Formats: sequence, C-alpha cells, structure tokens
Amino acid sequence: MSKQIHARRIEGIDKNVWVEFTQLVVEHKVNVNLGQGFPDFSPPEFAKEYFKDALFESGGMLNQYTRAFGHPLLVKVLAQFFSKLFGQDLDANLNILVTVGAYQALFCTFQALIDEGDEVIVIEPFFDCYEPMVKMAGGTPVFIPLRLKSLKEGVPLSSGDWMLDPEELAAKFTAKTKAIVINSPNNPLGKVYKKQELEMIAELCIKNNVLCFSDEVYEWLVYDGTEHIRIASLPGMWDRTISIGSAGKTFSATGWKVGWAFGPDHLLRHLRTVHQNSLYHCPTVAQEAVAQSFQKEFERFSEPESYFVQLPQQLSLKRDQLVRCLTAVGMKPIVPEGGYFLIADISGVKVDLPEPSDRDEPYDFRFVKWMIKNKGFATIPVSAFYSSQNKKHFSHFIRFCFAKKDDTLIAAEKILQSWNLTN
Ligand code: IK2
Repeated sequence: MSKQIHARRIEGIDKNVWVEFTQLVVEHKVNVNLGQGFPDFSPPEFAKEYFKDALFESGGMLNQYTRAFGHPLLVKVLAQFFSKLFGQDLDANLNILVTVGAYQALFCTFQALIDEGDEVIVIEPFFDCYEPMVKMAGGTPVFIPLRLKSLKEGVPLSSGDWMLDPEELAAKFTAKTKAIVINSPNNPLGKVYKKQELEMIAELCIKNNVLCFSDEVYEWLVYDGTEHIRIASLPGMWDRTISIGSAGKTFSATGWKVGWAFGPDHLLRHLRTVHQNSLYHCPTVAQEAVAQSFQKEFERFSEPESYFVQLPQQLSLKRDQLVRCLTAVGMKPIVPEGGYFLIADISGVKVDLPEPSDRDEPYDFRFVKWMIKNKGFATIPVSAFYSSQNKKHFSHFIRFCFAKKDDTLIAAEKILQSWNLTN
C-alpha cells in the first residue's frame, strides 16, 4: 500500500503570493519594485550602530544563545515601553514573547490557541498568511469583507470609507467561534480602525467569549493625526487579546526579523509552548539592537527627533506623492490612513492582456504579471488578500508600497507618465 507523502494539514496552501511575485521580479528586468513591503532605504543610523556594537561587543556573548522567550534586555525595555500604551503593568517574563518576526508570533498564536473545528473570523482584505495559518491549526476561517461605505463624487476615497457592517459581523459569531483577527493599520488597505469600530468588535468578543488576535505591525505608521488604538487597551480586552508587533516595520529593518506577542500569561504560556518546541531561540544580536533602539525611543517619546515621529512624517509625504501621481495617470488610489501600502483601482486602465493560460486567474494577477514583464514595474495584486469566495469581487485593485526612496518613487512616476494608461 502506497503511503501519502505530505501531511494533510498542508493541503491546498501551497500557493503563496510572495514566493510567486518575488520570483517574477528576479526573472524579469524590474526597474521599479513597489511590490513586497520593505523599505529600500536604510534603517536609522542609531539602530545600525547598536547592531554593530552588539556584534563586536567585547565579551562576544551577544553572538551566543540568549533567553529562549526573549533576550532579557529586550523584554525589559518592551515591558517598560508598552505598559503605559496598554494600560497594564507588563511583566517582562510573562506578558511578552519575542519571535522571529511578527510572522512567527502569528504562527505561535494560531498553533497555540486554535484547535480542530474552531472557527476564526478574518476581516477582508487580510494579510494573506492568516488563512493558511488558521487551516494548519485545524481551524476554519470565516470571512467578512470590509464594505465601501459611500462614493463621494470628485473626492478621493480613503481607507476609512471601508467599514465593517456591525450586523453582518455579529452574525459571523457562532458557538464554534474561537477568535477574530484584526489588523490595524491594515495591510493592504491602510485602514486604521477607529475607537468606535474597535469597541463594537470588543463588545462582540466579550459577549461571545471570543479571543482577539491583533496584528499591529504598522502601529507607528499613522497619518494626518489619525490615532492608533490598541484593542487590548479597551475595557475587558487585555485578558482575551494577543497583540503582535514587528521591529522590522518599527525600525525599517525587515531583514532583522524580530517580532513579539504581548498578552496575559494564561494565553501567552501556550505560545511559549509552541515556541520552545519549534524555534526556541531568536537571534541575539538583532534583539540587543532592537532593545537599545527602543530604549532610545523611550527617552525621547513623542519628541520631534523621535524616529516614531519622523518616519510617519516622511512616509506621509511619499504617500501623497504616489497618490498624486496615480490620480494624474487615471488610476483611482484609495488614500491610506496608515501602514505603508496603498491600493488603487485599475478598472479604468486600458491594457491588452494576453489570453490567460489559466482561466481562473484573477484579472489583477494577470495585470501585475503583464506590468512586471512589459513595464519593469512590480506591484502586488489585491485579490491575494481575499478568500477564494470573495476574490472575484476584488480583482481590479493593485497594491503599491510607498516605503521607498524618493528616487524610486520618481522612477515609478516616470514609467507611469510615459505609459498612456487610459487609451
Ligand atoms: N503582519 C502584517 C500585517 C504584515 O504586513 C507583515 C509583513 N508583511 O510584509 C510583506 C508585504 O505585505 O509585502 C507581517 C505580519 C510579518 O512581519 P515580519 O516581517 O515582522 O515577520
């Protein structure tokens, strides 16, 4: 009798948008890459100095293993920094788990807290890994799309115009619902949930005894006076929420892959079990550099020279530049309130796409592939952030990352201007 090779839990999750589009960028001569979400500018000098100091530290011990659940200095500084933001007196050893990027924090969360038969509510558009991670844990994702509230003639759309329908959301909660995933600021839309929206979600979580997994990797990147609110800081939510962050996004150093999960000990202890039986340690040098960088930010919190103040200021100018450029060439950008992506409607863009080899391939996938091959310009199709049942309704948007050097954005503008999009 022949044995099945692969484990059943990985069935149907072999496709991955990052693998596919990173490969395409490598294969073609791409002049402008506004695809995957990483800055093409350097992390701040102080963070790089801390990394170098850690690497060459005289005893050399920072090149060895450190505490499995988080380098002591990093968890201490994170506890100090975030206690006020969560309105909780955080215990460095019990309320924080340091992980290899926010990705691993998400993985530990789903593996530790989702069981066979559990339902997990996922709001669309969603960061694509939530769906396979729920499935690998044996759970079932239950999707609910953000809905476009209203169209105002002549006024550019904002990510804030996309909202949850409270009744539709309430109807998604069943006896099997174990958790809801929220991502604010959202990737790819840039929506930053308002207090009222978070209170509505919190009320449903409390009423239905449901956990909340809150992905907040873009927490410092909010624009135009928008406020980032941590759902765990709302009444009754700390005890049921895992809040996830990323040093990669915080300090523009995605390659360092340092992330974390905050939460009450009765939840976090189960994440520690997954962590100790999978990754166990995270790189020490990177954790030391992140700890020192947070310490510096702690001392100048909210001051004009703080990186957490300066980075969003710089990014909002880049966002505005890209919005102007896309509008001028006939795309319809949705202005993000946060994060470092924006999505634009390509329905009005005329291109002669070749016949699809796969008839089920969404239009935006075909469009972006054509753009990479023919224009040397990479972006990401937005239907990748939707479930298979809802993809077809959202296949005329593409995502641009604007966390790029001004030169890169100027090069993007030149390509768009020379490409007559509406004829
Ligand atoms: N959560 C969200 C919402 C993210 O956007 C990311 C990083 N994604 O960037 C790729 C892209 O969208 O182009 C993560 C989690 C993972 O963060 P980390 O790099 O810290 O693992």
